[in-house]
Amino acid sequence: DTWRFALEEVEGSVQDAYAKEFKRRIEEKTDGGVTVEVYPYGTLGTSSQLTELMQNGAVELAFASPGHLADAIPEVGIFTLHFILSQDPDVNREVLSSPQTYDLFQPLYEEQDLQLLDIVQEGWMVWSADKPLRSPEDFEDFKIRTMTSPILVESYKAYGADPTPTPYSEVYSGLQLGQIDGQVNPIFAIEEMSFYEEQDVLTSARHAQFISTFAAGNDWFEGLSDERQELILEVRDNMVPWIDEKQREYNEERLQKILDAGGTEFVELNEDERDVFREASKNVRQIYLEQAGEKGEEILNSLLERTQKADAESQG
Ligand code: 6CS
Repeated sequence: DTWRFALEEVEGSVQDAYAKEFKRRIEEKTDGGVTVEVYPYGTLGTSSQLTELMQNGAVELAFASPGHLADAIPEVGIFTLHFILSQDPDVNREVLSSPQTYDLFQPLYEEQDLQLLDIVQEGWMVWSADKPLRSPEDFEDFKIRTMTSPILVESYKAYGADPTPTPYSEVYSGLQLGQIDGQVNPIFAIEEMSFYEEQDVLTSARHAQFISTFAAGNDWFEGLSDERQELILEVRDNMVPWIDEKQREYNEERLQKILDAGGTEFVELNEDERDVFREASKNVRQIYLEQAGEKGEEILNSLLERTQKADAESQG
């Protein structure tokens, strides 16, 4: 059998690392019975197009980031809200990979002919610009490129910015041609997509992790033998700590690479500065609830409650 696995990111990315390791483990465990073919970003289409390919069975597996997928599943837009998850990536990993989280989202994926396999944090979202973005005033009329979901746009409107939703592939040229003033992505992506070359300052507010989801076409997944389904879930379970380690390593290394190249400064906001953004982001929760309805409310409450509990436990 051949399983096609489509990525929203280029070679050398966190998703690429995930896919290659997944491929290695599956091929080893099936003794060559399965071949996984990995398609990095650029070969098959935009994120939204990859989701369609998975829905109609043209690819079996793909990453689908909430920043784009919330067009189809508004409830996943929760992961694009700011100041929802923990400051502690260990807590986030625990909450995101828990059975309660899958139970909340799985029916929504199935309604869209998808099977949710994994929820992955890929690193802190960082703002890139030609100036530091220390307060909402700095966002006034600032043209920021965002992923395509409507809820994301609201997060930046709340800071006074002028958001421009576009596919990933158009960000570099947008920066180069001055159509946008800045963009937001985890550091590994800012490095490998060369966005830093066009920007002077990276500002880290730790307002959100970049979250992606690993999914399969539901008809395809349901059609697999029990043994194959269990194999996928077992490999997935073991990938959770592996990919988290990897993403931290990638983000640290690539920040160093950007700084070594010169010409880009890295600014980390302090707690007071972060508080101003946290306050400004609160109203967007209401817009999420309007878009995602009752199920969205259940998801928001569940994630907030479990995150707070896990935070309290980890702080002992
Ligand atoms: O900004 C984006 O559109 C993309 N960023 C990353 C890090 N992964 C996939 C997503 O499509």
